[in-house]
Amino acid sequence: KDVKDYLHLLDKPLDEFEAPGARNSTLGEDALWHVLYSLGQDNTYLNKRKAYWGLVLAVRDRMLEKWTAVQRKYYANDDKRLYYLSLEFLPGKFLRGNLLALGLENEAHEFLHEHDLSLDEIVDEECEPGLGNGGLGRLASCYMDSMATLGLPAYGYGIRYSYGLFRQEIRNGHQVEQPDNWLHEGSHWLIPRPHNLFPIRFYGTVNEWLDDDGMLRHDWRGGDLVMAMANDMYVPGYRNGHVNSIRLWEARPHKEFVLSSFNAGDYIGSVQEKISDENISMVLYPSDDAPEGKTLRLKQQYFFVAATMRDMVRRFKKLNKPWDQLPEKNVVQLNETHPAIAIPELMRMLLDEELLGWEEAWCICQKLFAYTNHTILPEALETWPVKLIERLLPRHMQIIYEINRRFLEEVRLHFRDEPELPSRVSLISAGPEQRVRMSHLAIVGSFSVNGVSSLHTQILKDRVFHDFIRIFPDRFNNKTNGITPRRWLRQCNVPLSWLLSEHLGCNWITDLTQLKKLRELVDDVEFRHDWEQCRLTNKKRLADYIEKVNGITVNPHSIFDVQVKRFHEYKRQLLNILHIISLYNNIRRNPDVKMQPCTFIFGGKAAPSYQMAKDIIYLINCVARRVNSDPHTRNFLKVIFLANYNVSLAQLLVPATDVSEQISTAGYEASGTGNMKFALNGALTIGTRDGANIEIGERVGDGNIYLFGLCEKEVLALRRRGYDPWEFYKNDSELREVLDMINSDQFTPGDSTAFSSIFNSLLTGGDPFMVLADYRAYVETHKRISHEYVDRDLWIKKSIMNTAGMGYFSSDRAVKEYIDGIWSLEPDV
Ligand code: BZD
Repeated sequence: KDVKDYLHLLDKPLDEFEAPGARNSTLGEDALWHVLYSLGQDNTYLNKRKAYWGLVLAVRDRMLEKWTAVQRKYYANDDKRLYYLSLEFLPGKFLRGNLLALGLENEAHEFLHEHDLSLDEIVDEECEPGLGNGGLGRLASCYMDSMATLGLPAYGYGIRYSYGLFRQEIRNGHQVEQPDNWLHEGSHWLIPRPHNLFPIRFYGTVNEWLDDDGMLRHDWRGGDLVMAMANDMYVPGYRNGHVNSIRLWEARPHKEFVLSSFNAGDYIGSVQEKISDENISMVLYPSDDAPEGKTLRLKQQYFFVAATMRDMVRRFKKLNKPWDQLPEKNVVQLNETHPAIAIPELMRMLLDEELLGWEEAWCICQKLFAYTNHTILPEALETWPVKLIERLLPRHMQIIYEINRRFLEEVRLHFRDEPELPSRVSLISAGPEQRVRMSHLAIVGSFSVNGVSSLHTQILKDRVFHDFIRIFPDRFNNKTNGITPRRWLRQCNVPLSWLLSEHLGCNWITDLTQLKKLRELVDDVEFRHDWEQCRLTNKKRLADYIEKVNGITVNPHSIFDVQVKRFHEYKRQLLNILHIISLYNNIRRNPDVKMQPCTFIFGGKAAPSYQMAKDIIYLINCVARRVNSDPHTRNFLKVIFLANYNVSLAQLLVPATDVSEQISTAGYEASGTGNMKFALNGALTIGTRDGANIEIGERVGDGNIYLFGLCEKEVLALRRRGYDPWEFYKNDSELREVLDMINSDQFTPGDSTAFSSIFNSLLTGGDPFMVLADYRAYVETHKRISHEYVDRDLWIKKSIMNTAGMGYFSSDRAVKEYIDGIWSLEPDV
């Protein structure tokens, strides 16, 4: 069927929020107008590029109208505002989502149809902004979508990186990084606001002076100034007429040229400084779960935080209210510790610029900030050398010392019999190099600290921040992550969305708990047939992509088993590939084996400096080359590595996946959100009892998820007892065979040491992520999956039960929990 014929069945009718005739021109007319008058190009004929850019501008006009009306309303209602501070946002492509939210899809289809074009080819023109590494940035974008859909007075704040996360190419099996110049053609989704400009200071000195009351005051001056310029990105709510924005700061030189050098004839020298100022927002740091201790990174953090606090204070001052009302009118959510320097920055503004007293300023801060933790990996907990902060942000270091002095005084007072406690909770770690512990700063300076799944929050309370739980018993809470059903079902899986709307009506798009009604349909044979057809359609689409991009033919009836996420040892892509090798060995040994054909698909980037992760990518590609070309196994087994995994690729993969791999070592994955996307679209999860997998299991039902392996407590216990991977090597001959192959030239003819780092890490290195300990359970679970997949009725029932149970994992639910439990905001619905 033509898409135009069924779109109206999918979504909430438009007239509920806007009469279609509210404008006197159509989307298509406006697009043509923009092609001529904004782009300066001939609009008598259109190609893909012109149609794309014309549409973008026409859609943007409509968003801007709504956005200004919404801003006016915020002021008129004197609403409390939320500031969501994040160094990363991963919105994915905009056009399709914005059309959908604004109810313009049909008009767009009609316009493109008239010009012999289709939306599918037009969206290919769009470049995806990769302004994030993975989970944390994508979560921020899901939450922005839900906040707009719930009509919340919310603002996202971050950095307008000129270069997003690197583009990944695979050459001879190795990851090669290429720059992601996502703005090379400009982006009309981003509106520069050259008048929203703030000077940001670095380095310099602190002067002291006495005010009229004889109080010691501080004044930070000198040093270097860099300008922060606003660029706004718009986030429309789903068919509610609401549009919010994400303000991304761009670094600009304070002065165009250093005039003194310029006049002295040093032209290049004078431009150099301009370049180094602009460096601040040049590139996103590509490490996920492992902060880089570079000065430039700290500069990025302070740069965006200082500009954001200025913007917040500017808006607040317009209200003419006393300072103690700042936290009544605003709340600041810190996405990880990356923006935690906001706490001393606001203190500095209140003390040094607004001349408040310490107690008053501190009380405001503690009521304003809330902190979300996303990781418990020790190497990911951010710390900065005191020496560095002292030099770069001298006043902030003084303020951090004072926060710490007062905090530790309280701790000593209340925990007199625990002399060790103060040094454990101190904001500053001792040792040869003193460092500021950003998580401690964030905890002490916030009124709320939350984890992102039940297990993760429990681990924070029991282990990572155990001391703080006793000091601030009411401060810790859990907010299990969620994903937006607009992008992760309605947009990425049109066939299934249609089926759902046909049977349940379309309210599931904003009330995902409606999906539970699917349970009544599992026994309906016709429904199950349609369900399977939807899945097959999506799998064929993915198979076409793989054929086109990788040049490999895959069987759409094979099991599509997918692991896509950043490469990290704790996520255990290794466990997956070890199993594939053993499967390969088994098929070669029994050529007549009756087994369901399998296609194993991998995707994900490794941080450029993370050698082990890169070695694992290389191993997967080498195994793929061998397996895919072996005539004995070709019909049963395919291994595919999809290069440059990003949001767009996820939207293609998620609806086509049968088996979702969520196999991190228990206790390491804070939540995971990919796990939610797959299960929502009807994939079955093979996973460890880690992060949100546990909660997914509780909601889809034990029988509809494949949980295996050691749980978090068992991992701890085994480590305490003494874990010896050699035991598993000796006792499991299949596993031994696989490991010995890796330690030979089987996959890299002529080079027997290509993977010795991997082999050594798993054995002599002690296998820190317990891959070998979970190996047998994983293999046996895969056997069960392969067996159960063949029973199509059983499998499809399980698939339906997964979608039916996933309503809880909507980011709308998560955001509502933040509203009620942390932000105390009024949604405008
Ligand atoms: O955050 C991720 C976790 O690893 C996931 O389990 C979780 O689902 C998501 C969303 O909550 N964390 C990150 O993506 N990144 C970081 O935590 C991080 C930490 C330090 C430096 C850079 C990134």
